[in-house]
Amino acid sequence: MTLDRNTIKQKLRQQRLGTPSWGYADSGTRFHTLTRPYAPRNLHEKIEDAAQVQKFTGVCPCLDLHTAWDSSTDWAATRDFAESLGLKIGAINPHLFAHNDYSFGTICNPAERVRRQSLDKLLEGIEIGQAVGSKVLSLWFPDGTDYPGQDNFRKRKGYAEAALRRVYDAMPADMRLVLEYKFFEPAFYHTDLADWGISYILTRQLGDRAGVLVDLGHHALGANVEHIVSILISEHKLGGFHFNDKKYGDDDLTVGSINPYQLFLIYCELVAAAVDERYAGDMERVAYMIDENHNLKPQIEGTIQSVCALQEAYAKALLVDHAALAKAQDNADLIQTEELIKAAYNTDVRPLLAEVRGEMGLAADPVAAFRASGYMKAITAKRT
Ligand code: PSV
Ligand code: MN
Repeated sequence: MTLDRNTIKQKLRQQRLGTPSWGYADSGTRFHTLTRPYAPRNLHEKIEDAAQVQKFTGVCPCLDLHTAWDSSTDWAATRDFAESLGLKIGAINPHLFAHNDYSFGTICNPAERVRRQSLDKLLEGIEIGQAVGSKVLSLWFPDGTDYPGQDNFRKRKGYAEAALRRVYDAMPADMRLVLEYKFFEPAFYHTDLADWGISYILTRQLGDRAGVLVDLGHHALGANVEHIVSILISEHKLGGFHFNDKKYGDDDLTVGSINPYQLFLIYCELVAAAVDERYAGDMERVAYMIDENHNLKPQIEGTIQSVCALQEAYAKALLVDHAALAKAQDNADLIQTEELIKAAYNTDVRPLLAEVRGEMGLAADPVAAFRASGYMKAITAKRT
């Protein structure tokens, strides 16, 4: 039996996705950064752009900040400005890259001075979070080595453990920490937090308010990300997502543009866990965030497109007949299991989403509505 239509629509109305401040800014490859005349020139303008995404989608009330690229002399005023446009600040991503000091690592650096400096930056991230009302500290470390024998793996793990303990203990009781992993880049021989297992070990040591953040671009080609998500759920350690898509590496392409089936299968795990009383409470705390760079697409439209892809994946996963699937799985009826999954995946959910949007007072097609709004023309004239 599938969920009834009203329940599905209610869940779709309640979906929440954080958008990244850096996703609105100019970005590029290591060969060139493309500049656009309408790119936001400061954090205020990024907030204005994010408010447009919320205006046309209704499910993106939070903007995630990155202290590498977002600065403010008055964080409380930044918070007030965001709130005046109907936004809240979501996760804080502390700045721990783009500096010579971090060449050999941040919290895992062999130099005590750099480790201390990195810790200070993390503690500053907590302070900024408190000033803007953020409840999520989102951590990724560019730590690793380029050559065999360059440094001692276990020693570096000990450094990471010590720093994360200090950070966790400094967080206010209502703040959570989510820890990202990535098997390459900027280091190419090893990274200290290479995979979900390492992030799991570290967050388990910390406590209940620490979880693993799954960035879809941070796995080797062919990795079964939905399986990783499922295992983290079963261990009560799924902290959040950085949604994007990839063909090769950490490509940061539009969500669902390359592998929409994988995205749907991830959402199937999330939907199944949300109705399982063992995990339902955990699932309410998962931070759903987008982490993309729109190198070639106009950023706001690219972000709205990503949000729509996430809505479609969620809607399709909500259509799966999970009871029938469980029965077919128990009977090892793999024709039927696949048919059930595919029946949901092949459903065109755009009419359903149009209905949900109508009920939320929104246009059926958010990209088209944004295009018709004249916002791009206005900011191009203002920001050029
Ligand atoms: C690293 O590749 C990463 O995924 C982290 O989340 C960073 O904070 C973000 O990208 C910067 O784009
Ligand atoms: Mn990320």
